[in-house]
Amino acid sequence: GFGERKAKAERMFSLMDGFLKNDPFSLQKDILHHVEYTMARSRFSFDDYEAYQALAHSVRDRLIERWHDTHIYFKKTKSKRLYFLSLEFLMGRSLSNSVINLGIQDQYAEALNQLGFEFEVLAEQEGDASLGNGGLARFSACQMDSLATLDYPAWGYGLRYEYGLFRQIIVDGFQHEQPDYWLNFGNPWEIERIHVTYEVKFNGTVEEVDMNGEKVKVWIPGETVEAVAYDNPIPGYGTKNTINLRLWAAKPSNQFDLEAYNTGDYINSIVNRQNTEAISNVLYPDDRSHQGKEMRLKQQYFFVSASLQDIIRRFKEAHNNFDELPEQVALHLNDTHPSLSIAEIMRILVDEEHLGWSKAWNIVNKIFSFTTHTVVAEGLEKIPVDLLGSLLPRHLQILYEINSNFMEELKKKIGLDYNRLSRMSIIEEGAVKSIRMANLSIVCSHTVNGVSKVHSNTLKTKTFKDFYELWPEKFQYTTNGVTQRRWIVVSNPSLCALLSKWLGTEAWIRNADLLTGLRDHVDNTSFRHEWKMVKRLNKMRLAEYIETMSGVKVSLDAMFDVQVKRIHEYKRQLLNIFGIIHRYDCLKNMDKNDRRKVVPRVCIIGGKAAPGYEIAKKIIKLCHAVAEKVNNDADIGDLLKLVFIPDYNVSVAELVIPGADLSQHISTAGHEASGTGSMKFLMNGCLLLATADGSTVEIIEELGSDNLFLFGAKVEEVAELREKGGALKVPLQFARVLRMVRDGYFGDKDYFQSLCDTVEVGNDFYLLGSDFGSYLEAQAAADKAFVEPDKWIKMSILSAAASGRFSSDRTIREYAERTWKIDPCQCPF
Ligand code: H53
Repeated sequence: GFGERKAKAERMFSLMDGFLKNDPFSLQKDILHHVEYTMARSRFSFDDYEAYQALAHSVRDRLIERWHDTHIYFKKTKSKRLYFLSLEFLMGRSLSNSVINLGIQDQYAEALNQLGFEFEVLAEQEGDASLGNGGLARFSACQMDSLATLDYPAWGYGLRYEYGLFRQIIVDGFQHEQPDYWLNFGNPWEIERIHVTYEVKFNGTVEEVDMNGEKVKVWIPGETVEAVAYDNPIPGYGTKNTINLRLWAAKPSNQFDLEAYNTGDYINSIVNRQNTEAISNVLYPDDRSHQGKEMRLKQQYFFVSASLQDIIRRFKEAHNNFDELPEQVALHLNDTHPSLSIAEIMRILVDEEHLGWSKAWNIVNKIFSFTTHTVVAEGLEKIPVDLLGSLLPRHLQILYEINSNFMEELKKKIGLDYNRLSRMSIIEEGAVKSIRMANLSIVCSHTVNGVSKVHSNTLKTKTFKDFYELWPEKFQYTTNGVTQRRWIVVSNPSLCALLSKWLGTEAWIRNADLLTGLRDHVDNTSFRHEWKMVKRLNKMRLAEYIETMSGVKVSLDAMFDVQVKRIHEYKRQLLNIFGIIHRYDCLKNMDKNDRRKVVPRVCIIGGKAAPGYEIAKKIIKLCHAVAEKVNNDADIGDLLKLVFIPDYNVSVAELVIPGADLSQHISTAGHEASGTGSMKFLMNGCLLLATADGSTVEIIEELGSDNLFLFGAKVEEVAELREKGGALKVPLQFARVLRMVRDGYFGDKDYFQSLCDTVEVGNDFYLLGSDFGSYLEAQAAADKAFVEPDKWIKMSILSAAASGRFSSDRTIREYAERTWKIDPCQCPF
C-alpha cells in the first residue's frame, strides 16, 4: 500500500545524503568524482574536454533532482499537460544555460577557479545540439525555456537524430556539407530510458474481422521498430521547475523475424534489423520543402506513434475515462510535420480503445492546436497517397473517413460549390494524388495560429481563405518571441550586468517588460558611456573570432553590419551583396577628400544553404568572390570589409549578435512568416535595417519607425509590382552592379550568369531591382546616424528597451491562456 511505499522512499532518501549541495567545495568534490568515476580519468591528468564532461555531469545531477521532483509534483496535482510536438529543436549548448537557470553560476565559477580551470573556457568545449534547421527549430527551443520558466506543466517531444544539421565548410568559396555526428563523444545532457520503449509498426494490411457481432478493422503490420526515449531536462529560471524534452531514437525490435532465422538467413536478418535504426539517423536539411520522401514520412510516423503511446499511457495511469482527455491533455502541432498524430490518435481510440468513431472524433477535435510557419500555399506539405497507403494502410483509411465526413458537413454549409470543395479537401486529386497536411491540421484543430500579424492576415486572406470564411473563430495569431535568458544572459554577460545595474533589479530576466525602464536613462551620459563600452567589448570578441575564422582583420571603429540566417532567395542576401558591390564601386570612384567622410563598414554574412539549393549556393560563392576582391584591395583598406562566417549555428549566433551595430532583415514583404533573428538583435541593442515584413511590423509598433531603417515595398504593393513585371523602373545602379557580376568583375563569369538571371527585369520575383533604390537610401540613413554617436547610442538603447514584447515568455503566456488553456504549476522548493 501507499504507507509502505512512502516508508521505503523515506529510507532511500536517508541513504542519499539529502539533495546535492551547491557550495563551491561540494561542487568541486562532485566534479572530481565524475572525473574519476564517470570519465574514468585520473584526477592527476585530465584535459579541458574531460573537465567539461565532468562538469556537465555534475550539473546534470542537479538537473535530475529538480526534474524528478517537478514530475512527481505534476503527477500529484493532476494538472492539464501541454505536449509540444516538433520534429525540430535547435537547442545549441546546454552548460551555461543550465548553470544560469539553476542560479549557481558564481559558485561554479569559484569552484573551477580553485581547481585551476575557467568556466568560460570549459564552456567552449561543448558542441551544439543542432537538431533543427533554422527559425522554426530555434523558436521551439526558446519556447521550451519559457514553458519551464513560467512553470507550465509541459513536455516537448521530438526525434533524437544521430546526425544533426550538416556542418558547413567553405572550400574555395563553395559550401560543402559535412556530417554532424554530434554524439561521438557522448552527450552528458541526455538520460537514456532503456525501459521507456514502444513498438512502432509499419506496412502490412488491414483486415476486417468480426468482433462480438460487429465488424472491426484490424491492422496487421509488416514491420516493427522500437522507439527508445532519451530525456533532456529543461530547467526554468528562478524556479525549481525542470521540464522534459523527450527525444526518440529507433532501435531494432526484439520481435525476431522467425522465418529468416528458420530459413537460416541469419546474416541478412541482422543486416535488415540494423536498417530499422536508420529511421532516426538524420535530420532533413531542407528548411521548408519536405515533399514525398519515404524516409521522412517514416520519421514523422515513428515520432508521432511513440509520442502518442507515451502520452496515452500517462493519461491512463491517472484517468480511466477518455472523456477527460480534453481537460487533461493539449497537443500542439508545431507546423504540419507532426500532423499524422491526428490519424494515429483516432486509430488508438477507435481500433485499440474501441470508443467508436463519433465519440473518438468528439474528443480528438478538442485537443489539437496548430501553428503554421509557412506563408505561401506552394510551401505546404503534401504526402502522396500511394506512399502513405503502403506505409500506413490503416491511417490512410482513417484519413479518408475524416475527409469524407468533413466534405459532407461542408456541403451542408456551402452547397455544391465543387471548386471550393476540392480546394478544401484533405485529399488533393491530380497527377499525384496527395494528402494535404495543412488542410488536415486545420480541420482537426480547434485553433490555427499564425506567427505574426502580417502572417496571420496572409493566412486569412490568401493561404487559408476558404477555411477562414468557414471557421473565422479558429484563426488566431501569437507573435513569436525569443528567450532573453539565452539571448542576453547567456550570450551577453556584460550587457546583462549593465541592465541589472541600471534597472536596479534582475527581475527583467523573468519579466522582460521591465526593459522599457531603460527609456528613463537614455539621456544619462554615464549610462550611455557604459552602453557604448559594452558594445565595444562585444565587437572586440567578434573581431577576434572573425580574424581566427577568416584571417581578416577588422577595425572596431567600423560599423558592424550583420545578416545571419538561412540562405534563401526570399531573404535576399543577394540584395545585401549587391549593396556591398555598389558601395565598393562608389568608393573606387571617389576622390580622397570624399573618402574621408565615408563610414567604414564591416559587412558580415553567415548562413547555410540547403544542400540541393543551387541558387542559394551560388549566393554564398558570390559573397566569397566579392570578399576576395574587396578585402585585398589596399586602396580601400578599412573602409569596407566583407566576411562570410562559416557554419552559422546557435553558438556562433551567441557571439555574433551581441557584437552587431546594424542587422539586416530584408525579405521581400509578405515572405517572412515572422522572423526571430531580429528580436535577438533588438535585445542586444543592435539597430535594424528592415522591410515591413513578418514581426518587423510589430517591432515598429513598439519602437517607432524613427528608430530603425525601414525600406522597400509593403506587403500590399508587392502583388502589383509583380504584375507590372518588365515595366518596373529599376535604378541604374542596380543594372550596373548586375553588369559587373555578369562581366566577370569578381571572376567565375559563367558560374554567376544563372544567378544574375534570377534578378533580371521581368524575372525578378523577389523584387531586388525595384527595392534597390530605397535599400540604398536606408543604408545611407544608417551611415548618417552612425556618425552621430549620441544619436546612435540612443537608438541602440531604445531598441533594447522595446524588446520586452518579443520575449518568448509573452508568446508562451498567450498560447497557454488562449490556446492550450493550461495553468502554471510550480513545484515547491
Ligand atoms: O519559422 C520561424 C519564422 C520564420 C519562418 C520559419 C520557418 C522555418 O524555419 C522552416 C519552415 C517554415 O515553414 C518556416 O521562416 O519566419 O520566424 C518561426 O516561426
